[in-house]
Amino acid sequence: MRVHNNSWGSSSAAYTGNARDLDLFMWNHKDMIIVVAAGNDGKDANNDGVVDAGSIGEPATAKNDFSVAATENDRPANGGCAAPQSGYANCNWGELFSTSFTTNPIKDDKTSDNINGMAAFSSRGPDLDGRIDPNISAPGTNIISAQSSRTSNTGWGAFNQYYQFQGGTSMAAPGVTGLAALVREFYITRRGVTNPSAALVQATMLNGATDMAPGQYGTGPTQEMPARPNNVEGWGRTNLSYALNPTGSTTLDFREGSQLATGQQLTIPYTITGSAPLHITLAWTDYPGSTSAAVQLVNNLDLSVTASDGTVLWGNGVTNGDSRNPFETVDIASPPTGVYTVTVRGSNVAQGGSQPFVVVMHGGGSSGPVVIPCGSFSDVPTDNIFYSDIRFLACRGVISGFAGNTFQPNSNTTRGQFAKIATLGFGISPATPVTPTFNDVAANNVFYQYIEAAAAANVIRGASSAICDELGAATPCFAPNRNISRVQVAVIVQRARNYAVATPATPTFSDVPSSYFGYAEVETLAARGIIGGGPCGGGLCFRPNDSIRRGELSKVVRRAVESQP
Ligand SMILES: [Ca+2]
Ligand SMILES: [Ca+2]
Ligand SMILES: [Ca+2]
Ligand SMILES: [Ca+2]
Repeated sequence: MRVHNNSWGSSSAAYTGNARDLDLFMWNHKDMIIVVAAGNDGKDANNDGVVDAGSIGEPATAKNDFSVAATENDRPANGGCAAPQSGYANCNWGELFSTSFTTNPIKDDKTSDNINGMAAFSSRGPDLDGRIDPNISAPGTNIISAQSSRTSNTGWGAFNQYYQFQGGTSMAAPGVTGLAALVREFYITRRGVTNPSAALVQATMLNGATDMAPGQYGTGPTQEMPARPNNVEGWGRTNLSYALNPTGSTTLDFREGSQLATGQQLTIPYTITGSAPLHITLAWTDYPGSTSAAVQLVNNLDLSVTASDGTVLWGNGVTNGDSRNPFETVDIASPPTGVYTVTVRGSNVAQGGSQPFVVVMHGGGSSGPVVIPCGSFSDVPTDNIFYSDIRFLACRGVISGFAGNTFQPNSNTTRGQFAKIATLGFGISPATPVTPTFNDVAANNVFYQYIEAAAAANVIRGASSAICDELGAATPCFAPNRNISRVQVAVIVQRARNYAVATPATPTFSDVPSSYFGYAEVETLAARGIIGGGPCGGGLCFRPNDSIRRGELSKVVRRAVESQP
């Protein structure tokens, strides 16, 4: 069991130590759902017929918790207020809370006659930082609850010797807790998810919740709530029947297991073939905030959905991205058929390196595989100085990185890797001879076709006989796993691009004199700004025999690709 109910709290919309502790625990245990009652502090103190904002209680003010508001039950009753065995079902809000609700339409409204209306007392958001709370709603009036044999207190009224009527978000919260357990079970038993994350369960319940807007008092000046998500109902009243049991051509689809660093994004194509509403929900468990911060969200991901006609819809309706909430939804009531693009962007991932998240998609269609756009490597954030060079080459298919979507920009470049990059980057024709040219590069070597192509084009040559001896390989050998040196890169780039040779009167680099191997090549590339050096002893050095890291190599290759012979 990974679901924890908390029907308690105190009247503060602040991000308290309790709220932070809750977020810290969930950050460290991302499979644990902590459900918290929103509170029962709703009042219409200014007597305008609308329950006032800002009564949410802590620790429901946490970010990662699932905070629960109370809706009305549907329990028609006869007789007067508090008639026997009716609880308070036939009471009006003004009778039950005579000082809180003195104005209609709330005052004379029954407490349990509309499942699309709120319990008037249910605490309203937002949190102090503008975050949406509560998250979700469930019935919280005239709930049949266990009667302790140790007390004569009968709550909202006796039902029989075993049960009493009760009310409050303390009743609504455990309802959501039980449903969260069912959603966990659904993913484990029906969808093969070994250990569903809290974010997956939350996203599913938010996605499939029913928007109660406008609420039970119609539209106009006393409208109970705007369209979801809002600070009255959250994302709506929980509805597992709709969330988990799509009917007809409607499907429930989800993606989890991906994470994003700052600047990265991924897309999921979604093809609509039916007429059902489309609901897309993004959720993640955020790093705990600071109790002294003005805004609590730490890692900000953004959801957008691009329709087939190019229209872009943003999560929670916030153009260019909601920067407050770790839950975002796009709802399209009547989506035209076509391919939609669901985009999740790592707008600011300040903690944890990269942020895991979940996307739940519910609609009349199906989604395709996650597409990680070219140049998005988890270890190359946008502020890496070689980011644009790496992206440039990745988007042209010249580089592809390693398993786990990494590029290892600080690793040195091997000769085999560079043979591939040069071949693809400079458009060298493929070659796959039956008999390998080099004794240490067999046909099953991952770089075989590239090394052969570059050798056939006379762009690369074998390693020295001394190195072949060292490696125990007969000449000719290529030493594909050895690091390539900076001067070797310069020579190979010049052979591939064949720029007009340019040598200055005085050598540019003090460590590459005119007699040096690769002098003309180094000077030619330096004159075009493809390579450069660094200061040394009052002059400039090229460090020709140093290795070159994959990030810097990307910059050299990009410049050579862009510099026409
Ligand atoms: Ca009011
Ligand atoms: Ca909360
Ligand atoms: Ca009512
Ligand atoms: Ca966001």
